[in-house]
Amino acid sequence: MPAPTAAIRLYRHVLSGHCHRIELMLSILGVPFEPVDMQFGPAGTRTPEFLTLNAFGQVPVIEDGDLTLADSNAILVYLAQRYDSSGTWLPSDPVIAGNIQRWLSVAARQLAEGPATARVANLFNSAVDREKAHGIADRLFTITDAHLADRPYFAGAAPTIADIAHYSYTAHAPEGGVSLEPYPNIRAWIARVEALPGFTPMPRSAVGLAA
Ligand SMILES: N[C@@H](CCC(=O)N[C@@H](CS)C(=O)NCC(=O)O)C(=O)O
Repeated sequence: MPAPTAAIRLYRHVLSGHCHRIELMLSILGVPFEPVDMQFGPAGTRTPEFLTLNAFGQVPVIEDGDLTLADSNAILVYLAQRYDSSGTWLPSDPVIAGNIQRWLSVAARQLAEGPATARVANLFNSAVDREKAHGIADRLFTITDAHLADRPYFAGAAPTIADIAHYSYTAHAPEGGVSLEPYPNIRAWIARVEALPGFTPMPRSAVGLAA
């Protein structure tokens, strides 16, 4: 497997599912990284220094040699193409690649606006429209559960970066008060992802589990 010449630097927040995506991919690929724990806001992600790394002021960001790259899905694409010598996490097959991109787009919109937003509301006591977030989450998980009824992973027979992109906020949806109880296919998929060699968990928060 190709390896970076020095450990990849990962700017992250430990409770961020977007950042956990990257940790999970790095761990599965066996690529070493050095975490840089950030605070949100003026003392962290909005400092002039950090804004030179990501003008949007968000984590995750990686530095790999001369490369600085923000956005979790972009980073997953990069890591798979650079460090996955098996070629299975982002295959070049057009049908599989198209399906992966479809679910990356869902992760960037419905997963972020639904389960992730409901979780942020509970963990950080943010002023968000919880009812709207729960509505998006319920619709997303209904569609996802049906999708996973006849395939083990999002893009078919094998795990890909689409599964990595969906795992963190899906598995941790109960922290936002979104129950996974009605979705047996999603729960079976979570168990499959958690059994993958190199799997590493995201810290769980009790906040919201009883919501
Ligand atoms: N599209 C971005 C979204 C990243 C994102 O929402 N990061 C949040 C943490 S989960 C963040 O840094 N928020 C701080 C802020 O927006 O000020 C990605 O996929 O990486």
